[in-house]
Amino acid sequence: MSRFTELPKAELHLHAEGTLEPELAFELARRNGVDLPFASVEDLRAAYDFTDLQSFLDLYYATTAVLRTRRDFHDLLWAYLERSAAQGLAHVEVFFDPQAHTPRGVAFTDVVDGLHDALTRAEAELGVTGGLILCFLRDRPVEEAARTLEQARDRLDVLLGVGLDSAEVGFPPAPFAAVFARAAELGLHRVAHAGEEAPASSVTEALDHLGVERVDHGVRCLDDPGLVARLVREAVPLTVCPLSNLRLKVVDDLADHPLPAMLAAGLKVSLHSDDPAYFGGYVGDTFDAVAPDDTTAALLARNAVEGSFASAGRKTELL
Ligand code: ES4
Ligand code: ZN
Repeated sequence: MSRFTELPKAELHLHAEGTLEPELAFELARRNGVDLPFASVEDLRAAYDFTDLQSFLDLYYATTAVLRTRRDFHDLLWAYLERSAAQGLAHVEVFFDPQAHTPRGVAFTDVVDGLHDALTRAEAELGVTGGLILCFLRDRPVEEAARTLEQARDRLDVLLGVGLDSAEVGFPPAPFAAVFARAAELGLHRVAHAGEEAPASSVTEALDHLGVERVDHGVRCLDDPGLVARLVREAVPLTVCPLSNLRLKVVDDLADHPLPAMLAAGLKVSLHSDDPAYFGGYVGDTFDAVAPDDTTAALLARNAVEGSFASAGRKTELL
């Protein structure tokens, strides 16, 4: 039981594919006749021993092969929503990676519609609100991102925005400027992973070239005092995921995590689970692991609600 169940929490950094628990992965593999390169749930879980972001992404993309149908995407996200609602989840903005699925022959609409089915059900049955954020894979060609955005044209009504994720080092934001400009024209919000493994300059580039309204991770901004001053001045929300940073060795120990320094600097930080099935904690577990006291927990939760793309009315309800 989380200490912070009663605190209404908004998840702003949550990858749908990162909620795939090993038990569900095996169930879907059986249902879809897909072979997983692991003998058992225990074998798969034992592979969750990552050395960096890429070692995690290799496994994350391999297990997504079990996701094939609209029903699969519903079942995936619904399991996350039920489990997180029990920890006080009130609102969630869900990242998803169409390019992890469409090259395998999965229809873009099945991915979006399955995830949206789960969100619709969550609002009715759990009182949890939310939306979808389509992420482009930055280690894939820009033209593929542009095509993916065009595929989204007849689902704009269920998309909150676009994001940028996957391998960060060697894949800077700037080449995606035109795709993000197009997303803005289409009325979509813009966010990007930046400053997770790559230096602070990645955050600056995402702000300057992509016009992002929020930065995902951003922990390395602390290396650049000028950038920190800008992020504070512009009140840019930073969606921080300490359990992810620990498991991907961005930090060696939770005690070394920059969250306290980020709060002390006056940054608008909030706390999220990233890929909870892989990193050992859902949103309430994350608060339990790093929130030092009730006052700080309340501030982190408030920052998440304020930094969300929820309607003004919903924000008022949650604050
Ligand atoms: C991710 Cl932790 C993280 N970083 C970048 N891309 C991702 N996709 C899923 N999890
Ligand atoms: Zn992430």
